[in-house]
Amino acid sequence: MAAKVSAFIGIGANLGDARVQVEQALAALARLPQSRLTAQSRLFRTAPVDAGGDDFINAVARIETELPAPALLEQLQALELAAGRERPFRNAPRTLDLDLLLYGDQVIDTPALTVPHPRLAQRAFALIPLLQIDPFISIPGHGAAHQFVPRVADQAITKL
Ligand code: PH2
Ligand code: MG
Ligand code: MG
Repeated sequence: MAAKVSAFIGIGANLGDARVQVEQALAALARLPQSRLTAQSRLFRTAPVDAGGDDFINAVARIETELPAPALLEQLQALELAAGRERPFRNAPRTLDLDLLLYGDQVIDTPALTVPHPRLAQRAFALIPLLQIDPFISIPGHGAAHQFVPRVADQAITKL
């Protein structure tokens, strides 16, 4: 049996019924192979950061998984596609975005995947729901995640 890893996944949507899509994504994450959904944050309404379109609905999920990171990434991309994700331009409004934020304490830097997510510490829409699940979580290479909260204090985020 492969080792179990605790992975955190950022969920975002701002096209279509974003709230329903985020809830359906949480349900889909609970059905991932070789994985178990072990925690989910509340849903948050957030102002777009470096992006246009409507406000986002964001959340973070934690799974325990035996999937290697590249296989997990493939599963996440398949769920995005199934939700009708299109990529007409960078940071275009999206029906569903699933980002691998953390994969255990691993640092991964390949053309296909960068973990920890390179902008995790700068974005309230990922950082705040992550800390709701685990207030003591560390970002490999950066230290305690909570130390970055003051730096994102200007980004609008409200609990649903
Ligand atoms: N995702 C982005 C860019 N900007 N802003 C918010 N509020 N929420 C997101 O999920 C988001 C964003 C790139 O994936
Ligand atoms: Mg994203
Ligand atoms: Mg993405």
